[in-house]
Amino acid sequence: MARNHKTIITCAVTGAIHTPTMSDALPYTADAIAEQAIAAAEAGAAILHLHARNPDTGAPSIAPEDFAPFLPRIKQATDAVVNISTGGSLTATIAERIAPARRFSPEMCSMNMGSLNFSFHPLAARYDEWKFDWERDYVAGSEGNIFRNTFRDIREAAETLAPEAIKFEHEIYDVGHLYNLKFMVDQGHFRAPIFLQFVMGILGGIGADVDNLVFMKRTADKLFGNSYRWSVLAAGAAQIPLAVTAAQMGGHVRVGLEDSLFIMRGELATSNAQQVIKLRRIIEDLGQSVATPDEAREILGLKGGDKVGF
Ligand code: KMH
Ligand code: ZN
Repeated sequence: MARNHKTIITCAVTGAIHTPTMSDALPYTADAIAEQAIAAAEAGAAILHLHARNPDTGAPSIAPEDFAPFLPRIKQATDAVVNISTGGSLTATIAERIAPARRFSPEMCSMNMGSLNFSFHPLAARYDEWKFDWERDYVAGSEGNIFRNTFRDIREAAETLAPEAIKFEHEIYDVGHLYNLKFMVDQGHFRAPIFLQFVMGILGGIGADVDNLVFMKRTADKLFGNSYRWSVLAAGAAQIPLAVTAAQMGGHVRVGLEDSLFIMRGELATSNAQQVIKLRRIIEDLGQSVATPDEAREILGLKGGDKVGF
């Protein structure tokens, strides 16, 4: 690893997996999403990966109107890179999923690189009572959901979003997804440096351990040479430990309540910023430094915060 390696921290603030019953800290109103995103940026997150939610029920939303109230507030209050999810629904069409990125033209958006039975149904058994009616069926129902990201979906998303010059956070849930991405890169859909987000520990995808991370990284080296940058998100208890390993290996890292509700085993996090602060402290204690938003823009080749559509 280069001695001057700067680690980019992404914070994924709310996501579409966890539900309000699972943690009081999970933000779902526009105010709460904005406040937690801003605090995460102040704590050291250079990139904010954002989903929207229905402000009354907390249900995941991909409606552009639910992004509209918090995006300008975040832009005004921070210099952080805004990354809008295109994976916020396991059942919507790709055209619906990319609508917020089309409308707001952020510097970054997610791009899921393969289809999988993205499941979190085991969480349903942990709660007897739910705050909102939709939650139990939503969580339990993921057992039967295929999160669809076919080659055609990916091509359509890439072609539709091409005029926006958005840099993609390519979600890689398993080794085969690297080969899907290689195919799409060879077809000319994505420009270097490509940014890989190794997603580890989702039921339906690869497990969260160091062996698997090394294998994914070695495969990416083979396929993409030095034309890629990479980051790790690990779901649940592996979140911070695997992020620290990734930073030590020269990668970038993602935390946030989208990926884990905990600050340590058995203890719920009080906010997104708490996770960012913890990870940043460990990274700095180990002698590395974290990237500012402008350093992240440089590392990833982003278009700039003045070229977004919100
Ligand atoms: N929730 C993560 C495991 C997306 O937003 O496009 C994957 C994710 C997908 O962040
Ligand atoms: Zn996401």
